[in-house]
Amino acid sequence: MPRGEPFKIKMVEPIRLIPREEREAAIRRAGYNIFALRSSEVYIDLLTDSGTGAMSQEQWAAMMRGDEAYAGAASYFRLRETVEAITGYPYVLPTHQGRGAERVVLPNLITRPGMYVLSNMFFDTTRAHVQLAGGRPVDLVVPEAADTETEYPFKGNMDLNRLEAFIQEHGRENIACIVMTVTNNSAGGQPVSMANIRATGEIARRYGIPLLFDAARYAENCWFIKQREPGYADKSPREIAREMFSYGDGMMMSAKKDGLVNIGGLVAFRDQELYEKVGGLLVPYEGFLTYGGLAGRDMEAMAVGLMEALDADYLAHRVGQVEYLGRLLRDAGVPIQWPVGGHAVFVDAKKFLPHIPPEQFPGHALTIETYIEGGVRGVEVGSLMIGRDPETGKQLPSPFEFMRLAIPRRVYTSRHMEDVAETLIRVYQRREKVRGVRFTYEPKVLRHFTARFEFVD
Ligand code: P61
Repeated sequence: MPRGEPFKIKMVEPIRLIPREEREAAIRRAGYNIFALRSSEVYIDLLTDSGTGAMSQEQWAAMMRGDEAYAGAASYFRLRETVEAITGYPYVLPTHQGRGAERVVLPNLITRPGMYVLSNMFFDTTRAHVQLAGGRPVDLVVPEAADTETEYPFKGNMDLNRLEAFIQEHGRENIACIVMTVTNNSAGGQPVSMANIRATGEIARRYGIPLLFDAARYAENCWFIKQREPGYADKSPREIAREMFSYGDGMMMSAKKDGLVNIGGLVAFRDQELYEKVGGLLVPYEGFLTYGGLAGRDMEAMAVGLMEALDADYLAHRVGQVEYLGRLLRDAGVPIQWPVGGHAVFVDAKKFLPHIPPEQFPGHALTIETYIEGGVRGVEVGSLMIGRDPETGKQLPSPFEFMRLAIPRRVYTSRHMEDVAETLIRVYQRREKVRGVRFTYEPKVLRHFTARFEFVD
């Protein structure tokens, strides 16, 4: 049995499962693209865990303290103290969200076109900002990540041999920085071990390459270290976080995940030099150094949320709830990425729908059926999202065909998770009848957001 929610509910937002005929009409009208649905047409919305969490009474109370001064707001200093206490990095800049952080940091490190940026695995906006700054993103995740069935505790890890070989082959001077994404979203919300972070830090230092964290889900990563890595069971998530950040030079963060806020992002560095360079882009693109595109009240909510996300009871429930959904599905034979990641269950659509080839987007076909079956909205992470090679126009091969069910923080109860599992199990029972899809409209960039589809007969 899962633990009960470590909160009670003070404010409610009604949700409703509209009848099946209305769901069928809604998804048809949406061109079979779940991004074109209205949220009122969705019963349980697992499109993302980003910015969709519920704030606590302490966060709402803190918002009343928001100092809206243009420069030097007290709210900024409260945020800065919190971030320094967690990371040990004293140079802190707020941004409007994660991609705002990427936009102001990466061009300062990619100083020549063609420089490489190495990562365990980039999230899509980070990859895009590397490319927009003229850099070349390289994913170096361990091979275990691609096998959804192996019981490997840290599938998000950097492949250290490939990392070092790449640096030696291409030369230290051609590498702008290393980005460690914790948890590794694209590989299924999979954690990175402390040993792997420490070793990556040593390689980075040996070659004089900056190591930055993409820290969107760092608190969930700390929880996995506590649970799975020898020597960490008795340490608090906060102590683990402090050690983790000690191996790097800075971080970029979408606070919409483990900051427990609906909007906001962060940049933090150990050294003044990078902070000053990044500040030079922050002012024109995001806002002055002490607000970076946020209201004072947003920074207050973030300062409280960052600490709440490190609370052991919160994390036990949070990661436990995602695992609970994963176990319900796995026990019913539904193929999923195993072990379950920190923020989402990734359903293996390649195995679920073996009769649908990648060019007919099995992950997307499954997402459509899951919506029709139970009003549950997931999202495809696979061939559709990865898209085409911008130079050749050819479909890029995707290592996975997933439907991601991302769980918002503190929003749904475990009973909702049972509803989600029951829905998906019903689709599994009629899986041979699920059809693939093809485009009726395919936009040139970021096609998954606005494409339209029809079923292949
Ligand atoms: C998500 F379909 N993630 O997983 P921002 N780093 C990491 C992220 O996971 C991340 C960002 C940076 C989202 C939202 C999302 O095409 C999409 O605050 C590890 O969203 O700018 C975001 O942070 C960027 C979903 C973003 C998408 C872009 O659902």
